[in-house]
Amino acid sequence: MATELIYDEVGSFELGEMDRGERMEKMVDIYESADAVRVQETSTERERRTQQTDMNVDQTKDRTILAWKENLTAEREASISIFRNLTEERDQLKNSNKNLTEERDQLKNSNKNLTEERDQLKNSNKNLTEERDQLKNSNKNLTEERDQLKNSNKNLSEERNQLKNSNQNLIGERDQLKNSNKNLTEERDQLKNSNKNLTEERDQLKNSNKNLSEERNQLRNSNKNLSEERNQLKNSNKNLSEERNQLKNSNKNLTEERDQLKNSFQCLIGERDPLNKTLSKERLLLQDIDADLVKWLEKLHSDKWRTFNSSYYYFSTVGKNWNEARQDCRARGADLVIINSREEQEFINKQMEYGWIGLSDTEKEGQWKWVDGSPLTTVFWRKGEPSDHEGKENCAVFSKLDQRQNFWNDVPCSEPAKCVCEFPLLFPKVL
Ligand code: 2F8
Repeated sequence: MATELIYDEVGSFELGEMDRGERMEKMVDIYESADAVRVQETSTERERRTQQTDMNVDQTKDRTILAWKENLTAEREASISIFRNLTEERDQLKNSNKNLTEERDQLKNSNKNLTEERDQLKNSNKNLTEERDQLKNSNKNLTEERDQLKNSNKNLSEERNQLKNSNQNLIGERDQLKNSNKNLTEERDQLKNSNKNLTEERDQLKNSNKNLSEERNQLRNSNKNLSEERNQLKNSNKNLSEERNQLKNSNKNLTEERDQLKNSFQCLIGERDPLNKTLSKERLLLQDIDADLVKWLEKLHSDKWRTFNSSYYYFSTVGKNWNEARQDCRARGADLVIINSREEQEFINKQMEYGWIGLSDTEKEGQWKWVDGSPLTTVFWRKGEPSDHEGKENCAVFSKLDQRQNFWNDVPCSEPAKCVCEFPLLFPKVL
């Protein structure tokens, strides 16, 4: 019976409510109690009961062992789970430890810094306290000063208002004075002018007075002389009266002659004006003819003629002697070129390298003339020219070999060369 109770106890207690140690101790107690009960029972009883009990014990044992097994399995899984959790916890703790160590070091540093800062703040606090005390004093002084200034300000405001009034009165007074001043200035300027004029008048009068005195004295003298002269003149007057009568006659004749000349002059003016008109008309007519001629030339020679200023130029392409070249130009209604300016020469140089110009001294050696008979005024002889080399050079060519040494040279008129023809406009257009 006792054994059954014991095993009932074993089966009834809740293993899950105890920890592992407690459960083990409980199990040991149970087995020890069972053994003790077993020793106390009689042998017959023991045998009968042993058989029965053994059966019960075996069943109970099996149940218990099964329960243990289940418990142990659950316990092992719980332990594994705990182990896992503990491992994770340990790792977390390690990390946490590491972080805490770092944090501690940072805190140490921070602590150190804070200590320094605190010391600085203490100092600063001390300084600020001193400063505050000074400021308190200063504030007190300033307050007193402000009160004084308030008073002063009040007094000044009153003074300002008085001054404003006074100022307004002064402005009115000033404006009146300004007007008065303006009027006085104008009056003064007028007086100045009048004074100046009067001074000038006085000076002139002084001079005049002086001159008149001198004149009077001279007149007195003169009067005396004149009296004498008058007597002489009376005589002379008589003679002159005779002469005047003669002149009157002569004058009458001259007046008649002048009137005749005046008439003649009027007639000539009457004749001159219609002639002038005719001349203008003819001039216009000639300008038209000139323009027609130019058109004709342009048409006839199209791209072969070039224009520069008030002339047309033809640049020949065949070499001929001077006379033949000139005839060629004349056949074209032009003549060999006459060069009047450096610009004209430079224009020609742009079109041609070398050629005849309308300049020669054939009539008299050394007396160079242009083809229109005009003498040479502007010259562009090269250095050392004209040379009349071997006494055979009477016609002029231009060349643009070296412009610094100028352009013209005299060569034999029989030499073949190209030439430049010029057709000057008779009435250049007036710009
Ligand atoms: O050296 C100057 C001289 O040179 C030539 O004669 C050798 C010229 N003649 C011709 O170009 C045909 C001269 O005119 C010139 O003076």
